[in-house]
Amino acid sequence: MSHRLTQAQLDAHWMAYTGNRQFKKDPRIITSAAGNYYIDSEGRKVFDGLSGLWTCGLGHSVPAINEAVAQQVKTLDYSPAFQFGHEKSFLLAERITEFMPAGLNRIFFTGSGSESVDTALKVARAYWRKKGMGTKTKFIGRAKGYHGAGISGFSVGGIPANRTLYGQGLESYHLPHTQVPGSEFSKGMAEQGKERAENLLDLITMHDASNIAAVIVEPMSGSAGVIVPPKGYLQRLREICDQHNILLIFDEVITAFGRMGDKTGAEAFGVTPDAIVMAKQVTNGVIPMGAVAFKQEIYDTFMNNGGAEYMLEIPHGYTYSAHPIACAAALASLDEIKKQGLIERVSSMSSAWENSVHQLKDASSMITDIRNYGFAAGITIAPIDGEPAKRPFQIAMTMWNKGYYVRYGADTIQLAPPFTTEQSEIDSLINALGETIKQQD
Ligand code: PXG
Ligand code: PLP
Repeated sequence: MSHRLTQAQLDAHWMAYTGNRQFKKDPRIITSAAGNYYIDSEGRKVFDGLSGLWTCGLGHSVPAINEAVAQQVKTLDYSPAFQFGHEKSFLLAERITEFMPAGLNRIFFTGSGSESVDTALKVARAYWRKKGMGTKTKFIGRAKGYHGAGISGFSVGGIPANRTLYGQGLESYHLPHTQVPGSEFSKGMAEQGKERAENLLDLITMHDASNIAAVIVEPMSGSAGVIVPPKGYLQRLREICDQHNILLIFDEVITAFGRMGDKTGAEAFGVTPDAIVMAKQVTNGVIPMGAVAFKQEIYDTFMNNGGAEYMLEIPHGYTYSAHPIACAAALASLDEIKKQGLIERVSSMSSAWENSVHQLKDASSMITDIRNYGFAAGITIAPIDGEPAKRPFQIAMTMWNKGYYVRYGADTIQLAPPFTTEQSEIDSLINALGETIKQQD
């Protein structure tokens, strides 16, 4: 252990989503990063198998982003987010719309995915109120969904471990997830599971559309272990929402800006929601930033019912909304994605990625499911009785020691390499993971 932290320093930081007691006994300290690799405090090179936390598809220390951030700090380090503006946020808003489906052309900036979810849900309620339908306040999420750590996000989220400690949230109900029996080891979108969209009709019958503001789903669930929508499922949710006057929100914090081999999950799956929540990859993770793209009619509803022109159309926003340094990082990041052709790269390499990850099936009978899309994969590991999260934890720790960072959560291992990953890096990652899972037997 060659880091220089004292036990008191380690103890002072209550780490996010971390087994603090285990970590502080065996700290895994990262000291630098470049390209697709981290360097740890022992000087070891570690492959970034989750692009940070699904954030760094361009890899690390990208010269154009570094330069943009450095210039911005020197020019305008902060400017007030309310009532005054700076040029880059407007340039960025327009640039983001080029990545969004046609019609989602009004961008609200936040500081994270969680704040973006909060924003989308508040706007949904306020939108209906502006339209004289103030009873439409309930939300529908989905089992296994992840929508961030805020009170609104955990309410619509559907990962049990993220909810049980916190008691009552917003009034929200949940669709079932789409991991149906028979869909295991599907490559890309499964044939089975579309029918689970019909459960939305049951929820509408139960609560009445006059009380429901919005349905929020990840087009492809990330945190729960890469759950790809079955063929026709999202189309059916869209139809039902249209028929019942309910907004459809896609949470694309993981799926927007290239991970799917398309600009968004909406584009990949051919369904246009009323709003898209984004974060992470928008700045390549370099500076925190989130945003929500709304269809123009939602924005216009606020503008046309906003009272006197000097009045706020919506009392909502964050100190760090449209932070100038985040805007500079995002403009550079989105430029680089285009310049390097990375969305096309992920798209063209995704079938090789699919073949590689599905080869793992032969590594161990402990692997009970493998799912993939774009440059993402989820691998379900058979649980140890009473300790379903233990094997994935052990696998991830062994992988770390072998020089590969992978994410573990509940009974899954998640992979999401940088868009810049070479086939040889995919091969060595998958080989190491197969060996490691075998050793668990
Ligand atoms: N929505 C989705 C779909 C997400 O994936 C958030 C909202 C919240 O974003 P912020 O920026 O507030 O964290 C996320 C975040 C994982 C993992 O291991 C995923 C996330 C965060 C941390 C870990 O899958 N997603
Ligand atoms: N709490 C207090 C006391 C504040 O003054 C503010 C912002 O001014 C906030 C919370 C919200 O912080 P943020 O805008 O960074 O989300």
